[in-house]
Amino acid sequence: MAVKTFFCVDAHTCGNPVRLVAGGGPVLHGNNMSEKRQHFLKEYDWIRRGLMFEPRGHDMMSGSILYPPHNPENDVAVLFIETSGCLPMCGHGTIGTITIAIEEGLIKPKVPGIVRMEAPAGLVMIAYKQDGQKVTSVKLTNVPSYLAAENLEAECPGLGRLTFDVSYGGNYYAIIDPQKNFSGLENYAADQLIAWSRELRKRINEQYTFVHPQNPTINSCSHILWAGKTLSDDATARNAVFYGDKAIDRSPCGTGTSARMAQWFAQGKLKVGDEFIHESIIGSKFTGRVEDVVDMEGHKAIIPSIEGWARIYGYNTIKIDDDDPYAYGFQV
Ligand code: PYC
Repeated sequence: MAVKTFFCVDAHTCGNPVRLVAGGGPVLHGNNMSEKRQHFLKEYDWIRRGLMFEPRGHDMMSGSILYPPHNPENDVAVLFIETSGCLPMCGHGTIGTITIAIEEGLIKPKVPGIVRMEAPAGLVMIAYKQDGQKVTSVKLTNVPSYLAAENLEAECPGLGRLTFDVSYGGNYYAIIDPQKNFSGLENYAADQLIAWSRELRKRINEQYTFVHPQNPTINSCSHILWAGKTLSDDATARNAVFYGDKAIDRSPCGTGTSARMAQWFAQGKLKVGDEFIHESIIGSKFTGRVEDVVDMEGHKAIIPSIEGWARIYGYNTIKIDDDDPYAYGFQV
């Protein structure tokens, strides 16, 4: 019988959970976080399942584990763990992770106020603000984001034929704008969007292939972004982002916002310097901005920034005991 103990700090970013594993994470091998992510998935995925799924987690649970950086110029490296797997990049996860890491003294940035963070998807630069001990905002400058495909079509059981674009912002997103067979996210229950998303994502990945031009381990359309009317006047757009098998992001989704900005930029609706305020299903907001444009293997990509906040709500010492029939979690 083996019992493994994990020391976690629990927080939420604009409503979506972030469980940072501050102690008990495994030693991983690899020259960068992308390689370490592969090692984790091969040998330690039980940790993710045990900490993210019920009974220790829930459908939306999301978290991270800190590692020393591979390049000494950087401050930290991060593995994202989620109900969906280990995402190459997670925006709300970054905002929560950095808030916890700074407030709890888990990292000591070389330059106060700036964190250079290695994610599996690449280097992410972070600027954070503090009021005393409290981190009041985290702004991340994300990996290059680009519009991968336009005007694709797939059949969604229950809705009918949908037209969508696929855009990359650290993960690939199918973006469903209001159209004949979909009148906008505000007109449907979250459970209904989840059921449609699961089937639609399966069909999209059966019909189409998406491979990151520089990292072939990022190779599927993992998320669905449903768009709709904003709740407040100062928001640019609103989304309900589906991830995992049963989750709608409660935050405005950092990689989803990056993907959305890349789509709007490519379609001439945003330019460098423009702000983009994205609203979540619960009305929380991220402020996005198109910081720059770069060439990525022939794709015109934007460098988006995303700013948001997070709050720590607890400390959680979690046991995974082999003797527990639900040691490695379950989903209903
Ligand atoms: O904020 O990038 C994000 C994210 C991905 C999945 C859930 N949140």
